[in-house]
Amino acid sequence: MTVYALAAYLPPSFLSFIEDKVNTLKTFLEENGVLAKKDTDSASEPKAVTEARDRLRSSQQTLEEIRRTLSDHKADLEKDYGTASIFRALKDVCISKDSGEYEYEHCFMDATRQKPKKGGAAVTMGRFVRIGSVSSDELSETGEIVPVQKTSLEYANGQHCWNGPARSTTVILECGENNEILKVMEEEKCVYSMIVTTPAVCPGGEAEGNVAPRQSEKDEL
Ligand code: MAN
Repeated sequence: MTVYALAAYLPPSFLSFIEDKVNTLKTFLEENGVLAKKDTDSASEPKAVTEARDRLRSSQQTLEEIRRTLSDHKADLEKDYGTASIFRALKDVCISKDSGEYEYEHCFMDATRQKPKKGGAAVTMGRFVRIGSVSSDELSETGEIVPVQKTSLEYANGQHCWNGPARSTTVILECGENNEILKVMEEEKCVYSMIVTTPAVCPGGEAEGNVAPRQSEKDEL
């Protein structure tokens, strides 16, 4: 039996007493954001609901940012920075050199690029793939030709060469006081090599605090 059917049997004074109580309760619930106000704009919703939705949205954004940071850190941990992570300090360090028509750039553990000096878009000459090694013949102090093993940084899958392969670069590292590009060569079309000096490969390496400060840190000195 519904309340309305029951109402027919109740005295009017009792009915208006109940109606009063119901209205008071409704107003209380509306003011506290539990019930939506029917008499105002139908598109509006209780303030508490709007605020809760805003809080949810902002928490979801924060969660997304944290997830992104976490995945960046995971990728960074999986990256090969060499034995004892000697190249970690060189991450984000970029060096460049003017050579012929181009300015060449090497961003350690990231990419190599070729920027036309006359203007125009930079060409990616490879993205970091691995740490490797190359052997080259050098003249020893006693005048003998001896093979010398050098650490290299391999960059591949750069911008495609017209009628040729995707550009790639082998960066050959040599011990030096500064991070510097000494020479850039293009032995075959779109296959480049760079000779780069860095304290990171000097005897003792970075483990002995041998890495040159980054440019920005240098400027602050
Ligand atoms: C550009 C440069 C050169 C390369 C040619 C190939 O001019 O990237 O280094 O040899 O393209 O077409």
